Amino acid sequence: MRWTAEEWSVVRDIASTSTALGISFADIPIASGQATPPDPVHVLLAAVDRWEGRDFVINFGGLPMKGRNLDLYATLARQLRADSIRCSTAAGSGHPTSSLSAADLMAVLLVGHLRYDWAKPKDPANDHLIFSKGHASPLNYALFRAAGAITDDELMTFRKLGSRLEGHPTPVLPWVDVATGSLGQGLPIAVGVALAGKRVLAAPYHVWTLTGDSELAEGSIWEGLDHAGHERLSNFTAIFDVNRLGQRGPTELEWDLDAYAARVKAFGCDPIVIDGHDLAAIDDAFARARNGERPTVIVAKTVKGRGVSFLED
Ligand SMILES: Cc1ncc(C[n+]2csc(CCOP(=O)(O)OP(=O)(O)O)c2C)c(N)n1
Ligand SMILES: [Mg+2]
Repeated sequence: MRWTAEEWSVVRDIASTSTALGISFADIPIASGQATPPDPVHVLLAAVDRWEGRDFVINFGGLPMKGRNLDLYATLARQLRADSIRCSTAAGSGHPTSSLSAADLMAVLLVGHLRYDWAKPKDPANDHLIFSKGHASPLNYALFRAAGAITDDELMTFRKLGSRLEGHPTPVLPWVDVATGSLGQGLPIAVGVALAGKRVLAAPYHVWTLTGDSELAEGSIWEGLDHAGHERLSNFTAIFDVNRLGQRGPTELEWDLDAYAARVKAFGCDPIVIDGHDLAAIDDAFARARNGERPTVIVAKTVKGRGVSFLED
C-alpha cells in the first residue's frame, strides 16, 4: 500500500516535530515501515515518551547560573514543551499551545535569571513569578518539575480530581503567590507585589509576570502598568507573549510589536522588543530588565504552538 500526498505531509510534520523536540526521526515508530501513518498526535506522544532527556532537573539552591547557557536553555525549553504536552494530553484538556509559545522565555528565566530557592518558597528574598496567563498552567507546572519542586508522577496528575495541579495555578502550591486564570488579574497583582517589595519590605526580589497578548485587551493590565510606571517600579518586569492569537482567532494588534512598545512607553514603562524564541536575545532582555531604572515590559514575538509543526500559529 502506498501513502497519499496528504499522508506524506503528515509524516513530514512528524519529522519536523520530532526535530523541534530534540528526538531523532529514526527513533520514532513511523520509521519502522508502517503501512499507514498513524495520527500525528499519537506519534508525537510516542516520541515524547521515548525521549530520555526529560529527566532533566535543575537545582540551583536559589541563584541562577552565571553566564550564558544556550545549550542548557534549549534543552530545558524542549523538556518544558514535552512536559506541557504530556501532562495536558494525559488530562485530556488544558492549553498546550499557550504553553509552547512561552517555553523558551520561561526556560531562560528559570536557568539564567530567576532567583528562587525552591526548597524555601517563603524566603523573603525569593523573586516572584506570576503566570498572569494562568491557563498556561502546564508550562508553569513543567517549570516546577524542572526545578525539582514536584515529581514527574505529580506532574501527570494535572487536572485530576484531588490533584494540587488544578487547571489554573492556585496558592495551594507553595510556589504560587496568587490564583490566576481570570485574564487581566495576575499582572496588576504582580505590580502590587513589586510595590510591597520596594516601598514596604525593602526586599531584594524582582517580580516577573507572564501575560498573553489577547489578555492585553483587559483594561486592568494597563491600569497596572500605569501604576508601575508612576511608582517607577524597577523591580517589576512583565513579559508579553505576543503569539498573535487569542482563543478564537487573531488579536487586535496581532504581531504589531511597535504598537505594543508605544503603549508600554506611554504608561511609563520601558519596552524591550525581542524575538521570543531567540534564546540569546531573551537572555539579554532579562538581564536588562533586572537592571533597569523603570518597570520593564518585554514584548516578545512568539508563535503559538511553537515546536510542534502541526500546531504552530
Ligand atoms: C477574564 C477571562 N475571560 C476569558 C477567559 C477564557 N480564556 C482562556 S484562555 C483565553 C485566550 C487567551 O489568549 P492569550 O491571552 O493571547 O494567551 P495565549 O493562549 O495566546 O498565550 C481566553 C479568552 C479567561 N480565562 N478569563
Ligand atoms: Mg495569544
